[in-house]
Amino acid sequence: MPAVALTRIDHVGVAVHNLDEAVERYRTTFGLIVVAIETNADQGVREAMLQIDASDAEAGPHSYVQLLEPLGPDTPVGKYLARRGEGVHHIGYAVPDVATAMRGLVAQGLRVLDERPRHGSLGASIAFVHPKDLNGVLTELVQAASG
Ligand code: MC0
Repeated sequence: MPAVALTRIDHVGVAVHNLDEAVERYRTTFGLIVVAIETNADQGVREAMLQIDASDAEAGPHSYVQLLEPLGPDTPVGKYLARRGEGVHHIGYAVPDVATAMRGLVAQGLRVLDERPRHGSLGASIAFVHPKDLNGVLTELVQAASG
């Protein structure tokens, strides 16, 4: 039995300087559906969720490209952009229950960065795992909103 069962890739988070320009680029290049553009002050970002697989818009669950523009330089994405420039910021994996997944990873000695689940895109409950504990990849656990 694994410590945590991941069910799919929910989204790939991409750090960008200009959200509106990036949304247009991804939307027109790949035909992605812009499902939401939200500000998450808690996380220090303005972000867009672009749904992959526009050919079957009704079927789910979906995967997304998540474009992230920082609200300021002293935010996780602002610091990332200053240090590394634009690029893949994190990968979000779907889990059935984020609190259970967090406990499973803590029991394995991984650093879960949130003490309790936080509010994420599209009403999801999320928690981050330190990139140094997963081979340099900032990893997000995502429990999608029900219903
Ligand atoms: C920093 N590091 C990363 C990284 N960010 N490595 C891989 N991917 C990233 N995204 C590395 C740095 O290169 C550095 O390594 C070390 O971590 C410390 O970096 P730092 O710049 O000093 O940053 P810290 O330590 O202040 O914070 C890094 C940490 C933080 C990952 C703990 O960014 C964090 O808590 N992130 C979780 C929240 C978050 O990212 N929110 C924004 C997305 P070296 O080797 O140089 O020492 S919100 C979101 O996505 C929501 C809306 C959603 O999905 O629903």
